[in-house]
Amino acid sequence: MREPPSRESRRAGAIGTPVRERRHHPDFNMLDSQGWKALEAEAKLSGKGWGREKQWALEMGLPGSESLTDKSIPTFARGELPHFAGINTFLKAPYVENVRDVGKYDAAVLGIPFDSGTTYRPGTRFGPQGIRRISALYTPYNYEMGVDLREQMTLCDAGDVFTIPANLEKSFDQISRGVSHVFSSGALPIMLGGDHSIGFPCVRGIAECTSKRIGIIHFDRHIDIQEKDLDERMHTTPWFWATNLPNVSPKNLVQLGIGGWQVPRDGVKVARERGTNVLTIDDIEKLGPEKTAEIALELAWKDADAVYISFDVDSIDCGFVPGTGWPEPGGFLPREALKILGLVAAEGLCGLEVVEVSPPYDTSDITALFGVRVVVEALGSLVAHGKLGSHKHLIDKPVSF
Ligand SMILES: [Mn+2]
Repeated sequence: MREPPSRESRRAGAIGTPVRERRHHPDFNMLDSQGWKALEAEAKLSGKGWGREKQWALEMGLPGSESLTDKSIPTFARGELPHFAGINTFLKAPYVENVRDVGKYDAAVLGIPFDSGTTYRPGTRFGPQGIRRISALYTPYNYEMGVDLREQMTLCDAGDVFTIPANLEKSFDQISRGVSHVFSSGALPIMLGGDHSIGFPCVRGIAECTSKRIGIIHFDRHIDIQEKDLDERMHTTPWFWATNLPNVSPKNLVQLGIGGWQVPRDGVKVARERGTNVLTIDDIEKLGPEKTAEIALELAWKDADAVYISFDVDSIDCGFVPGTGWPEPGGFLPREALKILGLVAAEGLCGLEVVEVSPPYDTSDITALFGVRVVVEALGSLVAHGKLGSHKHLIDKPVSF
């Protein structure tokens, strides 16, 4: 007589189980799980960078008090620990006071405190500060990816671009100049906005340093491609101007998450005329994150040599990102967007911006925290897939000031 399946499986799990097999349930083999593999992956990471940082902290911050058992703790906080202390650069990365030194690093974060392109709620001029402050919460290590940014790459914080409040055009010139300087140095430029009007000068800064063609993957609820808004080049217009650049084709612009009741028809008309690629949240839900990323990569990279990512935090359902200029329900869930972001970054990037974090409207820093997460997720993916630095071959017209 056949025994009930439940007893069979229980017995199968009990007899002669090797210590490391960890069979808890017939449908879930721990050895094949991401959780278990990530435990194993951590063992492969070096700890040298962390050792160097602790040594440096003692030298810079003086050895700690006699009563402390842990002799690696300095008197003055230097480096990562404690997370609540210290002067906040992004992820406590070294502040490069002399921007001529940015090229010594694999990637450079630069803040773009600017909200003159905002057409409703302002406050993104405080975005870089807000993002840097809450970035103190993060370690440089990611569990699932098995990467440690401190061990596997060098990152610096170049501080903020000097923007000119209430003058879009002068600010755009300053932003392009700053971005082209970083890009020309060989460091990967990572921009902390700022409202979305910075998308145009950021892409222009990169595009002018290369004769190669650039695609753009754009996460947003808004289409952001009308020519003008309120008679100026506001944050609703970056892709009109960016796709006017000779080496940035609208055919390589992939717009993910667009939809809802805040999409200006003027922009829709331009997107249709120029033939950009728009996927709505419904499209993405139907396709799933993997297929979405595959399609986005195919379109953005078609006859292009590099891809730029523009991540507007308002692409996420506004329940998760209250601190933004034009909140809208019905967008991405955070984990969907992070998954797609990681997958598209895995093919390499020539730059990344995260925009529309407005700390005055934020609650418990959660929007700013999501902004941090966008940056580390992209960097982690680049490191994990060996693509950090893949943008350097593009630099055939470096600028020098
Ligand atoms: Mn938006």
